[in-house]
Amino acid sequence: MTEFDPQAPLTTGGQHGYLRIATEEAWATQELMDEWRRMIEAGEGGTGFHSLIGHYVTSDSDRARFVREHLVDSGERRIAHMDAAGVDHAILALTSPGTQAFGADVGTRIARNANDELAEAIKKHPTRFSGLAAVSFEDVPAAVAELERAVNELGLKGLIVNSHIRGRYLSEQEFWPILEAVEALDVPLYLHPNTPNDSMIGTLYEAGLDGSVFGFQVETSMHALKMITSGVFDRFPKLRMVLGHMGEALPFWLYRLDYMHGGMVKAGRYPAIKPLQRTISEYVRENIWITTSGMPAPEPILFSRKVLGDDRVMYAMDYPYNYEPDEVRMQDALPLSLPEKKAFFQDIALDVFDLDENVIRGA
Ligand code: 1DF
Ligand code: MN
Repeated sequence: MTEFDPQAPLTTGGQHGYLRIATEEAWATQELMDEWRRMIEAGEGGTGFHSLIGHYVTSDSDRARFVREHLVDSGERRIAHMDAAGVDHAILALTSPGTQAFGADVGTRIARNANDELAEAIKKHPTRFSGLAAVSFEDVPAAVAELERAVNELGLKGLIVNSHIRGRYLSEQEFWPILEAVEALDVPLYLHPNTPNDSMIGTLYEAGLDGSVFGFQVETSMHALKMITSGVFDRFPKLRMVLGHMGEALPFWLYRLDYMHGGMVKAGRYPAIKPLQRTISEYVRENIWITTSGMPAPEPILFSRKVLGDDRVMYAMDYPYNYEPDEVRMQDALPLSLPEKKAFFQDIALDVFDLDENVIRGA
């Protein structure tokens, strides 16, 4: 592993010639946490929801307490942690599963209130925070309207989807008006993990592997592939999608995906696997950007830059789930030139999320 100096001071303001913009930073409203707690106590929601959210709302472990206390902070305590880790700017999004454990009515209300609250926090601290919009995917016309309001009136910078929608996926055409709106607004869709859906979680759950340790990646890379193979990016060729956690391992898989998908299409093995306009690796390279949330080790970062391109891989911390200043030092120590590191920490995020550098610098 690349050497880094654990004593290296971390400061904001461009100490090494770049701002650090963290692109996958988790946040929650008290209203969301309260509704989750009510559901956990009432036994409502699926296995993955109880495994993940049951833990974070009820556990007395240090980690769970740290997470639930800091998720709801969009002010001084979060900013103090950003300062201590040298993070200049954080793109906040409703933590997983967001409103995606709820039906349309509750989800629409909580998403709307969350977007208003996030916009307020950004207005108070425009140099430190930007944010992604939340919607309830369970009411498609309302989701389109709320996304348009959140982007055009509140200034939010994209849309968060915390993977499956109570077992359904954005590959299903019913949801495509939302993707059409994302493309038309020219903002990115951040496809963030959740625990696997109830029809696939069992074997992972038995092994304690359903959460962020591995199950998130199984669920989320599959969601991205379902979107690609269902033709989402043929229908919406300009749609920009962001994946965290080193692209949920997809960069490693490109050759095999192309080879086996191409072979299956030719053989007519599944009616649902239809010919696409491009190869799978082309969609990954042309429609997807990835972040390093929770994946600070240099080898996969360098590998992903090589296979996707220098302009596709950007920094994320994943606060408060990963609050490790050493992970920032590890990424400062990547064997890259200054312009390359500036792209990684700053410029790609400015571009993909359409952030204004002058606002962030308070200039
Ligand atoms: C965890 C990790 C939970 C991430 C998250 O949302 C989350 C975790 C509830 O470690 O339990 O977003 N993450 O993105 O890695
Ligand atoms: Mn995350």
